[in-house]
Amino acid sequence: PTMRLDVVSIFPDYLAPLDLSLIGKARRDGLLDLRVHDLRDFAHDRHKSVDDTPYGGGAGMVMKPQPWAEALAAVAGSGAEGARPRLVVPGPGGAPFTQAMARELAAEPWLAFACGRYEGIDERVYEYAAQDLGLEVSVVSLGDYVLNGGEVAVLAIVEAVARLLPGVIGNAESLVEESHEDGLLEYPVFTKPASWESAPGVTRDVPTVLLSGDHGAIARWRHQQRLERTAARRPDLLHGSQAAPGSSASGAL
Ligand code: 6GU
Repeated sequence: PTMRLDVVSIFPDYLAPLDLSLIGKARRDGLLDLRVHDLRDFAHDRHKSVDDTPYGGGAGMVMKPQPWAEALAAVAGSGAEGARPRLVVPGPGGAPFTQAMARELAAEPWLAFACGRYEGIDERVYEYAAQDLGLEVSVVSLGDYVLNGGEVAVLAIVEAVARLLPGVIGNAESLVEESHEDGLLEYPVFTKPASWESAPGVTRDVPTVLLSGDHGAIARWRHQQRLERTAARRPDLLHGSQAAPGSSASGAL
């Protein structure tokens, strides 16, 4: 089953990393059908303008509705008869993008991404996409900071989604023992050598329990590390409203 992804941007070159590594391999293997589109191809004035000044005043520029409407209509109408993509619009004003949302998006057959720049896209484009094109529109944010545009967010979202698709990651077990899959951060990991000389006369040792062969003791140590690490770095996951009911985050307390 191939997942289709369309990305519309004024900087299509920003999406070049999607040719690389696991995502590039997934595309070559036919697991992902990823198409990048240049928004300027849908701007028809002499200067191919995609932005203008905001009504009501204020800083910066706003993306014009017409190029976006044409681009989204072209993408939405390019699939099988009756098929429609789910439209994902990255922006700092969106709902938080989480591992749960990555799982939800990974279950869709077709996603389209609209990368805004400047102060954002004319609000009527969202209405048009929903009402005239029949798209489910989801505005999503990576976190509480501001990026210049949606392109880097799309790189992150596509990577988070694509790695959940069957066949993209060789070892599917590595997907279950991960941060954010059960509400706790991951335990620290170590590899050889057991004693590492990081500077002359300075050795740093792997915790002895990990060399003990006592699988029960190792599991308890790792769980304790996860709790301590989550409390130190992400206390919101332990008592925030984000913890899923019945997750081991709440169950462990
Ligand atoms: Cl998804 N887009 C933009 N432009 N800025 C962001 C973001 C997304 N998430 C956090 N900041």
